[in-house]
Amino acid sequence: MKLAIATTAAALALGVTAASAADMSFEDLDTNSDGALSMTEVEAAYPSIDEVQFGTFDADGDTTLDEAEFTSLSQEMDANSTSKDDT
Ligand SMILES: [Ca+2]
Ligand SMILES: [Ca+2]
Repeated sequence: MKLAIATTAAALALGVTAASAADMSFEDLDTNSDGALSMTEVEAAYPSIDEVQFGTFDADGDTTLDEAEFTSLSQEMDANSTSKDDT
């Protein structure tokens, strides 16, 4: 996982955080391919998320996260959690 670590470090050095917490993209998490992530789908990447956090990022209040909303969430979650690497 050296490349992933280096990539993350480079991203942090640039002040940019990619959606990298679980190495899962929006498309990966959208298991029913409806173009939005339910809380259940988000939990696959962020098991610790709760309804309050989810709601915070659900900007339009439709109870799902679109790609922009998920990007905001993933950036916040990555910033707040220690990096987990299963190597
Ligand atoms: Ca979905
Ligand atoms: Ca939404």
